Amino acid sequence: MFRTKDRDGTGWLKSDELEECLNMVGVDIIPEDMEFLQERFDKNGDGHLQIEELMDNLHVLYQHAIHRDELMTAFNTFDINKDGYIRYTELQNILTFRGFMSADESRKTISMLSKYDRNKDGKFSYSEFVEMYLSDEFADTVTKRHEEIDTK
Ligand SMILES: [Ca+2]
Ligand SMILES: [Ca+2]
Ligand SMILES: [Ca+2]
Repeated sequence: MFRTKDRDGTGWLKSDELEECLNMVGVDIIPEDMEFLQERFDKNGDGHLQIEELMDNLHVLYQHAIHRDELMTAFNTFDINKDGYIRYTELQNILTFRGFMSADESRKTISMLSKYDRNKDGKFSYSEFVEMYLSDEFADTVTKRHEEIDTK
């Protein structure tokens, strides 16, 4: 579907081509997020966004368009060392912060959430994070509990 937008046939999408693709599927991404997302989705690391890379992340783009502020805030909070990935140790630090969870509990939670680490490299990419963050498991174990503490 996006092939037609790669007008010069480079196999990857220039900014304006990408914008047209997003318009076509009705995803509204604010300009300052484009670079962040392009970097996150550049799986083969060539500095460009291939059509395949865009297709793989369409569901993430939809979620990002809807929950942008919440997702970006959470991702930046969780990514303690700012390397663009959430490592298990970072997740554990967040979960045990100020006694939110015991070490034992956080280990159990992480082992449950580790299924969202799709490529099993021990860290969550932004795409993996979005899926994890919006999952029922995460809502049940973390979000709800967080709200309970907040309202106390
Ligand atoms: Ca690429
Ligand atoms: Ca990190
Ligand atoms: Ca991963």
